[in-house]
Amino acid sequence: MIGGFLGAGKTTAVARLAKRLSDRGLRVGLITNDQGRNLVDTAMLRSHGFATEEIPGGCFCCRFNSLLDASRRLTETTRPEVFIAEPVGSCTDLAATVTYPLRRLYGDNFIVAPVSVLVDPIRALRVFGVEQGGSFSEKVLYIYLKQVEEADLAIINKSDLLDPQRLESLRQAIVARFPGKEILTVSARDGHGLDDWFARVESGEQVARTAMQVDYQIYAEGEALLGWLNCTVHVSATQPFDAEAFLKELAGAIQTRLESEHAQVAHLKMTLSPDASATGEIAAVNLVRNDYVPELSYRLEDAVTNGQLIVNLRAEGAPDVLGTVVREGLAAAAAKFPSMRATLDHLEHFRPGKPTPTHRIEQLPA
Ligand SMILES: Nc1nc2c(ncn2[C@@H]2O[C@H](COP(=O)(O)OP(=O)(O)O)[C@@H](O)[C@H]2O)c(=O)[nH]1
Ligand SMILES: [Mg+2]
Repeated sequence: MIGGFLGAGKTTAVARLAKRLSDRGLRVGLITNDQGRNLVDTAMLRSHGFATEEIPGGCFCCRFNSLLDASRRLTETTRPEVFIAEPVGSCTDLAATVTYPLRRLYGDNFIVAPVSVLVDPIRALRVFGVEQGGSFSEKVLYIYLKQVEEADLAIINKSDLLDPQRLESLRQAIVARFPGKEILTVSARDGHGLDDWFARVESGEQVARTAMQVDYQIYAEGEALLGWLNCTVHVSATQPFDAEAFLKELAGAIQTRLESEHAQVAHLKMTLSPDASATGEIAAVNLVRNDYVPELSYRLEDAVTNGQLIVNLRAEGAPDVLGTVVREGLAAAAAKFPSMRATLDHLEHFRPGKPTPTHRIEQLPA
């Protein structure tokens, strides 16, 4: 399982690990998870050709049986030797609610590897109090810190963004808070540190400790501060348009509006899949902080005339505000492309419900 807060780089890392394993001839099954459906992550991982199952409508801990169902479906289709699961980025307490129950109930079927928890270093420098900058409110930060606390391996990702000095001060801040924590520094993007990390993940079984204590009241309140929005939009134009230019325009339009609503973005991700693509190629754009530039993570070679746009937005803000922000942003961005029509097919926005795990096991028998 590769966890971590929204936008930390989980999906990017899952794709890297999956590729590495399949290059070695292993069959890999991927499981994505979210509070909503129509996930950018699933679209992205499938575009790489990996067998991917999506568990929508709640986190692994609250939908434990769906996790097993997903693994069974993958087993029927591709018989994976390795499953890689990406939990929802606002989820914590994974040992007690997912890996320990999996080991207690299905220990004959699975060996559970150490759980990695990724952090975005710029976000983490703020959360751990090393640097100033826009961040979330206290109860959201409670979840963030609980995620790092329970990590078997805490992974500082995106090392390409920081100089060694800032990385070292982050490492020290994490150790000061969680003494003895095993920390690795990697870049899922440029590959730095991945060999060591993946070797650690593959090296053995998660060590069974006493699971951490979690205050489910604060956890629930923290989750409820996060607004989620997923939507699908059909985009068409009489003249071919540049998918990247459109996605960047849209991300910028949403970003400006979030900023003026004082809604801290956790992760905005969008993909555009051309209707006529034979190869399944997509364009994707991401934004992981208010004060950042929207980034393209996948590109399309050719101009597009029509396609499906998926928008997944998670931010600390009221869901209806996010809805307005996205609708207005979409209208503003489409207006910049003269012949474009953007038709909203489906939009859902909500706050995640109270986490109520299917199982909670604090300790495995020795
Ligand atoms: N600079 C940099 N960006 C990264 C790295 N890993 C992921 N990202 C970017 O971070 C954003 C969020 O990544 P994603 O994998 O979707 O995060 P998730 O929400 O944790 O699954 C995307 O724009 C990625 O391209 C990295 O190692 N370096
Ligand atoms: Mg993801």
